[in-house]
Amino acid sequence: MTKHVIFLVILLSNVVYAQNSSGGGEAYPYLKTNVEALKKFQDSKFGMFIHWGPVALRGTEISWSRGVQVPIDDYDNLYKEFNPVLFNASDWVTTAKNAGMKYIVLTTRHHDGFCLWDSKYTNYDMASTPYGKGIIKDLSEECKKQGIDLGFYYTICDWHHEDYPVVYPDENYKFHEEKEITNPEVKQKMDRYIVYMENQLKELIEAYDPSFIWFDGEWEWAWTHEMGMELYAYLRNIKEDILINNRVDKGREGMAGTTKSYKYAGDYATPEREIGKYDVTNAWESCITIANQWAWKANDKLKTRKQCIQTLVQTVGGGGNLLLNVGPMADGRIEERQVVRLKEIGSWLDLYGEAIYNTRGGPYLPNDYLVSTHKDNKIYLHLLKHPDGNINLPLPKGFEVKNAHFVNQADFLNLKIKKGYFEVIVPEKLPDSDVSVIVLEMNKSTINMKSVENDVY
Ligand code: H79
Repeated sequence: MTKHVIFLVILLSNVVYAQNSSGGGEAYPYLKTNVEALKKFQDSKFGMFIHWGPVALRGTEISWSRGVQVPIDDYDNLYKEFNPVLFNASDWVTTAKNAGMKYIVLTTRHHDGFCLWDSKYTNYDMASTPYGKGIIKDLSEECKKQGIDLGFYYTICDWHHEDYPVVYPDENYKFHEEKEITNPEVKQKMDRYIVYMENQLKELIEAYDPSFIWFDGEWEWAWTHEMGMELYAYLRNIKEDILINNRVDKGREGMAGTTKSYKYAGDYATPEREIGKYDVTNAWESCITIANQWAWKANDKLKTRKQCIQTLVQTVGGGGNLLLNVGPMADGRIEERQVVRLKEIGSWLDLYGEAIYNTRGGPYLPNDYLVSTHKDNKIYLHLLKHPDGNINLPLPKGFEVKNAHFVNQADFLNLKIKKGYFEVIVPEKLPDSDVSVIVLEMNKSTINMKSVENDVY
């Protein structure tokens, strides 16, 4: 093969691959996302985000309150009082499991720099608290025991570290900026800081074998596109099938979280505090809080059961995963109100999980009334509210509907087939007050079904 042909082959295989993610980005086009790991991730649909640290003693927001609501000196010494004697890994994992969650992502280190494990590379960690030991070992062992995947949130910024050059809070603090480091001293510090990050990440991966690394903080000016691609490659080299979110690099588009182009590294996109846009070709995960704050706050307003379940359904119907955040208290327990709410979501999933797990979003684009998922030879219509009449939808090209019924109900619903459309007669009262799910049995597998605009009702 000539050089040109080889180049073309690489280019084409990349185009086919590019359906799902950008992997290593332009510096490492051959470093593709691990396909089995991504499939498992997309099949699991629902995970628990955990934001935790000594700041729970104050009940203010993690990291962002440092130097704002809580003076820096005070904030940075909270760890000396942090003694979560009621932390119990089995309780956390059981709470996630009872919610129907399949994985957990824990803030091993947030922007405040505090480390939840016993790190060789810093003393600003759990081992230096009165508690006296890290909590990640227990958590990872418990997750393995209960069949839950574990991922590590690890932010790129560390406002506490002497070598990290960005200052927060600061009047010049800006989101999504990239500046060349011209000062050689600052450059040297940043190089050292990157080695610190690499060491810690290697330490975490080798000791606790996470399934994902969830970066954050990539918007700060000191972090560059090149650094992002290098860090991605470094981690894949330690653990080939690890998944890394798109915040490792500079390709994220604001809070919508989509990846700007395949030149940027990352395995999945990360909308924050919002349900991602309908996208069934690129992998994505919305992170959304169960209350308002990421970290624990007394009497923080909880989302209702219906809001939580509808958020899950809308996310999955749009093609994504939901990473629902809880903030445990300073004593180590997850607040009872949150445990109850999570259990309510789990009870809904006990009934309707077949319409969530292992499905893919669509084929119908989400609207006010409905989102859809599909798997095998079935389409699931998730009703967010009563459609005020019947459901009229276009038939996906080449497909026929054989019958329709509510999930867990044997009786068929009345179904009328028209030219290119079908109508499901919806009873006046829906069976579930949160989300009712209709299953449509199709004439063949829906695996390669294309998305359908559902303009007709
Ligand atoms: O870890 C969580 C957040 O701390 C972090 N990403 C998620 C997963 C995050 N990074 N950036 N942002 C959140 C957006 C920042 C918003 C802010 Fe603010 C507005 C920072 C300061 C003003 C929100 C409101 C936080 C403090 C006040």
